[in-house]
Amino acid sequence: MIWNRTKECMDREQMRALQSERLRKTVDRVYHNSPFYRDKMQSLGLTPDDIQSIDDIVKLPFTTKDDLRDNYPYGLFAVPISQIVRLHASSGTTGLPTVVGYTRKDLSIWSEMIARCLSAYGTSEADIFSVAYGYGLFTGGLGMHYGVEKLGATVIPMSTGNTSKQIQLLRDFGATSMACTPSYALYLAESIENAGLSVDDFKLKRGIFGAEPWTENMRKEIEAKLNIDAYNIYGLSEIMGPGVSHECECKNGSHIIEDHFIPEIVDPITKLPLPYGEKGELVFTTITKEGMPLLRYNTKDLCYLIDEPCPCGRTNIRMSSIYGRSDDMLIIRGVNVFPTQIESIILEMQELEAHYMIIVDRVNNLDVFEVQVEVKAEYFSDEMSKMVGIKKKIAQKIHSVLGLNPTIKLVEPRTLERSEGKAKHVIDNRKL
Ligand code: DLL
Repeated sequence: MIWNRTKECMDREQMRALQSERLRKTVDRVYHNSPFYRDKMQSLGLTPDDIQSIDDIVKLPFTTKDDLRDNYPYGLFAVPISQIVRLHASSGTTGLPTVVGYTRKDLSIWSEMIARCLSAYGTSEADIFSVAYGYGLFTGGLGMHYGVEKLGATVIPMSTGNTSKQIQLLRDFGATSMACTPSYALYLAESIENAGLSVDDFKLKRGIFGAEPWTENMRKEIEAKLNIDAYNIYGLSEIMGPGVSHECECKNGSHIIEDHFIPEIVDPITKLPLPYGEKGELVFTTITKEGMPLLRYNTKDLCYLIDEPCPCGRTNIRMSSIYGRSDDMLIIRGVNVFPTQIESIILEMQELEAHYMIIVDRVNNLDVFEVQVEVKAEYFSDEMSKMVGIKKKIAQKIHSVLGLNPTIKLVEPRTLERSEGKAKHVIDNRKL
């Protein structure tokens, strides 16, 4: 078991002292090594000396996804590229991905963080653990993988897709734990049933789910269908990847790994800090990261913080589940999707009008989405083959940007509803 009792059950005052010391060091490091942060701090008239304790964090500037985009690809790295040993990336608001870089020490901390999460779920060396998050630029697969190895459990590097193979290997390899998105877990449960198998044929005891929002009802359904305990894991690539917070056996909020990240909740409009218990935007400052330290990164995830003691004994504060986002990012099958990405594909195609609608739903527990788009009058045709050609072109472009396969529905000009205020481009029918 990797369970850092000192850091996880620290007295609150000691934790504040540790965070203050690490915050001071981080601010000093970014001021001297990151032109981006030096400029930002100088424009606010700040020097590292102004940050003495965690109480001074409010003086620091925020960082946003736009800052990462504007400084693509490496502009926020605080070490020379020669010290970066791994890159990951996730979708940004434009075609440009958000790039993150890790030093060897960052990777070692990340693995330990995940090993700590896994211990909190009751996982140990004795477990056989299937990682069914995507391996690749997404942080889910490799991030979890090295955490499982660090813990000493046996990792099955399954990645996503090929559900029938997943089911076979889960059963044949005697997997006791697995990690994937909660919607995939439900899909898997259903596929097991459709294959005429029983969950009794499996040794699964627990599942670690995250990368997209999910509800208590989904937890109940997953637990009942797969006969396992289902736990939440939260994270985002900008801050590290999976493992920024995790549930414990109490399944009542996710403990934030506070010795590495300082959380804040801010009002979505005024951006002023809110007290524990109040809902707002979740903001993180990394306090040990070398490759890409971030000050007050606004995740846009909406939740609240819980500082009441947890019966598990950990004193690290908890975050509630995420109940939405304050920007327009959608998470479809774990992939971050900005409507603007689809919009720019549509605008590139001369056959199409700039009017579209994205309809997201959950069918058989899997996210599906349809893109409805108006075809220009001069291209609209009764000839099936012409319309099919346009559909294919849009689908291929979307697949190459997002790796997802939406249904495309072409409609006649001026048939999609126009709005008088802000254009509405998304209908999300998923019940989250
Ligand atoms: O989704 C990292 C991750 C991988 C977390 C595997 C957990 C498991 P990104 O692709 O950068 O990173 O997306 C981050 O996903 O800001 C949230 O909006 C959402 N998200 C992640 N975990 C949860 C969760 C990974 N447990 C964005 N509940 C975040 C709700 C989540 N939303």
